Amino acid sequence: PLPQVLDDPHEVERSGMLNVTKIAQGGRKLRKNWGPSWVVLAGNSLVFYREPPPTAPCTVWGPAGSRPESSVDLRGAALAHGRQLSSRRNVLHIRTVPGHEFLLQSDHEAELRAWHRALRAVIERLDRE
Ligand code: I3S
Repeated sequence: PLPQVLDDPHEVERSGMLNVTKIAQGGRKLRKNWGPSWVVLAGNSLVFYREPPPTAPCTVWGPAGSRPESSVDLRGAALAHGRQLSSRRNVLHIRTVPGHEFLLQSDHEAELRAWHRALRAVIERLDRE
């Protein structure tokens, strides 16, 4: 079989460990359940993996051979600071069109800022498509 590299043309815009909780599913509020996740931003998707890839962060789609825990379509998504939604620092809030909402958090301010920029760029690109 072809390596996974060739199966998917989407370049990874950013990947890394973040603390994540889903706070709504289809517009229904959920109880927070913060946990670490390996997050990959690629194409029109934000993909969550339970663990980072076994090798160094790669420039291709996700860790080969591992299944994402979940994935969301960022088309039309809203991105905002999550300040009012958490007592944690450096929090981003994403709401997708179907009403799934996530908080992303890092203890490193620069890291969360970089995620904010990368997510904003992807969402703006999708808005123009
Ligand atoms: O928005 P909330 O309800 O204050 O969020 C906190 C709670 O979900 C809490 O869990 P329980 O109330 O289920 O025990 C979590 O442990 C906290 O982490 C949540 O707040 P932060 O500020 O960490 O997002």
